[in-house]
Amino acid sequence: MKKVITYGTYDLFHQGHYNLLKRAKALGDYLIVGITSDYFDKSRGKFNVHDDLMTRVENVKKTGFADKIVIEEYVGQKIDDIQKYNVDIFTVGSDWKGYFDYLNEYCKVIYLERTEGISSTKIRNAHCIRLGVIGNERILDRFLDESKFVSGMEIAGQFAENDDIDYIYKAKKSGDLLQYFSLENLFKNIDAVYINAPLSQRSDLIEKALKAGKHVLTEFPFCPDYNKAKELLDLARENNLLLMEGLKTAYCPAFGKLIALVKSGRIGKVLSVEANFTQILGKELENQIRIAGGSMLSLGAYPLLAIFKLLGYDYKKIDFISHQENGVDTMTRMNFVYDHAMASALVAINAKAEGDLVISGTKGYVYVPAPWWKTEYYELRYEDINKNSKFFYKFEGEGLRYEIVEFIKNIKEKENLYLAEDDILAESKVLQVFQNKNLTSYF
Ligand code: C2G
Repeated sequence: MKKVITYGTYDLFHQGHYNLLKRAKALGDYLIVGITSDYFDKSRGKFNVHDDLMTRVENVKKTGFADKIVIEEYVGQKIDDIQKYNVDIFTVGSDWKGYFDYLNEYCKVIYLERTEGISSTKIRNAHCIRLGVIGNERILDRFLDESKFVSGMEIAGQFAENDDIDYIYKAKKSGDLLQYFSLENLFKNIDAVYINAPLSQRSDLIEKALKAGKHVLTEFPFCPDYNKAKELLDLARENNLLLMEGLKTAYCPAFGKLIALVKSGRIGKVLSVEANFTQILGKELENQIRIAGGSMLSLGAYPLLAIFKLLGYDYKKIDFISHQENGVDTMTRMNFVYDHAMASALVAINAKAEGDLVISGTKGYVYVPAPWWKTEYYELRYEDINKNSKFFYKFEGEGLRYEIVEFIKNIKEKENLYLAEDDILAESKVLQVFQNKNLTSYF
């Protein structure tokens, strides 16, 4: 019996997939189809797959060509599968020509002709979301780079208010974007907006976009005024629009897994969370202050995400210690007291400290080394070091692609956002309390 194996994602199952499977089956007597797991796809840079694994498996089953289906979960699995199942032929479409020649050592490799004119990416792009950009801050350069990895959307144009700020601080790559000279005209030509304007203008722009019927992805922090934040979230919900805060950590593959691991009790009851995010911005300092303000407004959202996800919103007390320069907090420590736990975070925009995350529990602790907000590695550590374990994930590029994928996916098919309304409101509340404290320097 001649055994054939082939692999794929089979997202939005189409004629190209069908033809390939049919041809693969015709190469032998028994066809094994490897279907990529969601995590494996993400780790190989394919992270806006539309259909979940079960749907993709069902679609392959329905063709009737597969005698066996396996899930592909790691690099190198092809070799293991070929040996395990005693495979004679490995085959895949001609778009991979040459790439899998190394498998010739284990079985025959055949590249089958690919069906022209159709692909999952093309189908995703057929219902393309037209995204407009409001603002022209430097983060836009990264956003544009990262958006190239996301299918199902296109950047349709930009509106940026001309202000007096020195142009060296502005995004450089917006040159190719179609420029609109009024918000109204931009709104006429798009489905959704990405707002990267300074914080002082953000809530006003969010409101205008929502009132124009546009979905909104906004830079963080969302809004440091609790009532206003609530009003905007209500407005979005009432109009069935998506309003999402672009905090990349919340949407990267490893962070949610880390939280779930802790919640499953592996370190016992969580007693303490310590999270730091510090930067020395140097020449960029003035600009960052112009865009967002001091350390709390610029960076506080990151540790707040970790603290709220791990300990919830029901803290009993919060206080802050701040170092101020010219009326701006350049370094701030925030302390939370919960009924049975505590949390502490250090943020800075003009000083450096270890940027790690430590979650301590009654059985052990989790150590996430710096930069924990680009989560890709963490360790479970115990009194008995033999029980320690290490977890590795992949964090692609600057990570903005994760939030963009989530935004586009959720416009098309509403799911629960990981950074939910409650998280955003809890964040707004803390930022508001901080601002109202009128802190004076301790130094
Ligand atoms: N395919 C095709 N014609 C198309 C599109 C896809 O013949 N128009 C083939 C691909 O060459 C592949 C299979 O259909 O053999 C599945 O394609 P994808 O779902 O895009 O999977 P892919 O990313 O190519 O994964 O480990 C993963 C595999 O190496 C291939």
